[in-house]
Amino acid sequence: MSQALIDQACKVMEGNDRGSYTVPTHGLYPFQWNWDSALSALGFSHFDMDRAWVEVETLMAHQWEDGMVPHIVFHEPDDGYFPGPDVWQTGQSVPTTGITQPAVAGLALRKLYNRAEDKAAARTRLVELLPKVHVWHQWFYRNRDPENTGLVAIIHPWESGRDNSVDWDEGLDAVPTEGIAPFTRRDTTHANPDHRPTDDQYQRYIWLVEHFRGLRWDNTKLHDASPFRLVDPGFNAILIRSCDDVAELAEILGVPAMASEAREMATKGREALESLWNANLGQYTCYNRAAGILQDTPTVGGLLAAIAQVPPERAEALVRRIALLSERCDYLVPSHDPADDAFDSKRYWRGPTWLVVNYMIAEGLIQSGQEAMAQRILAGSLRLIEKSGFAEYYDPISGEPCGGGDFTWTAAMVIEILK
Ligand code: 9WN
Repeated sequence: MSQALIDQACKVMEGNDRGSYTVPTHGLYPFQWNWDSALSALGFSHFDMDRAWVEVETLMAHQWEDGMVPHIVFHEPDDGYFPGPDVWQTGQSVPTTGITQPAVAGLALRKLYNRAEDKAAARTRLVELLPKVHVWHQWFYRNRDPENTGLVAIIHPWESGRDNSVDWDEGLDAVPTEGIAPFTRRDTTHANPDHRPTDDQYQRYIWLVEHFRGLRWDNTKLHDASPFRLVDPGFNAILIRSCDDVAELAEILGVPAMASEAREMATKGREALESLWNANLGQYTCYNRAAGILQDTPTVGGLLAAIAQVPPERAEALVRRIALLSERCDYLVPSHDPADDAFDSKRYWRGPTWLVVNYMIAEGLIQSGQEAMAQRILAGSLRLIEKSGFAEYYDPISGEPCGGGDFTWTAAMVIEILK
């Protein structure tokens, strides 16, 4: 059974392979996405190590001069996606968006290196890649944490990778919709509109893009100029974990300065994460930096914090919280608590379960010694695949497939779990 699933997963990945990068899925997402690529590299590493490195190399080749790694690289023109390069207008030679995404690449590099049989070859690739990833991490703290709190803010919901999460509802209330150029969405022609963000949310997404474009994508200005500034525990935890991984790799490469800078960022971030602990809910929650409010939104962003090797009592509490969620749905881990009024079992990041998130939570729990819950989450992920194939995401109650089909990172996670 497992070998059959692995074979199917490899086929999905190969079908979305464009040579030097993969698209998340045909039609809906025809370009290279940042965190999709880093997670897909993990899948490739089990059957084509060279291809795994190439995935990350292609992504990092489009790093901006200031250090940012963009959330989408528009390698080939394609009218099937909105907003395309004509809307972003970032002026990059190969067009990209002007925002970023969760910093998974550092974590991916460490796994690739650890798995590589030919360590000398892996080292050669790492020597090129590691400084780029480190510079990206420094970019984050410099530009998205101007007051040096240890936590970075996202300035657009798309940066979180959890686009229409309830976490962003209040923050988006502060974003106007007046004055934006009329546009036609493309996503709803590929996927069921009831599973996607609303038109009102899209208007706010586009307002932010036009606002940043008006500031010429100058990252020294965007944070303070954005009415939307949200501190996401999951996003920060991924960054912290990747800083840990860069530190380890830098030591292996014999670059002590990079190792200590990376460790310093991780330590400061991990300490600051504690300010996002929400005792009412028994999990971490988002802080709305623009409004100065620690939110009460019970989303998976706060559980994803497990990936940053949080203190043992926090990891235990997160396990308790996930156990509670398991009484409310059959397929862990729902992106929103089913007991909350805002839960919507099929609408994207407002309820559905995503394999990449499950994988990262489990990865963190294993590191924290919480093996039983981690294995439960991973086993549940495979039940979803057996029931509903390689979908973009799943209804956590019925297990139905939602969004796009034949999804690259879902397939990559299956290989990663089974190998
Ligand atoms: C916007 C590609 C991406 C993922 C995100 C997911 C979705 C894009 C969209 O698809 O976002 O970036 O247009 O909906 O939310 O996490 O990286 O798979």
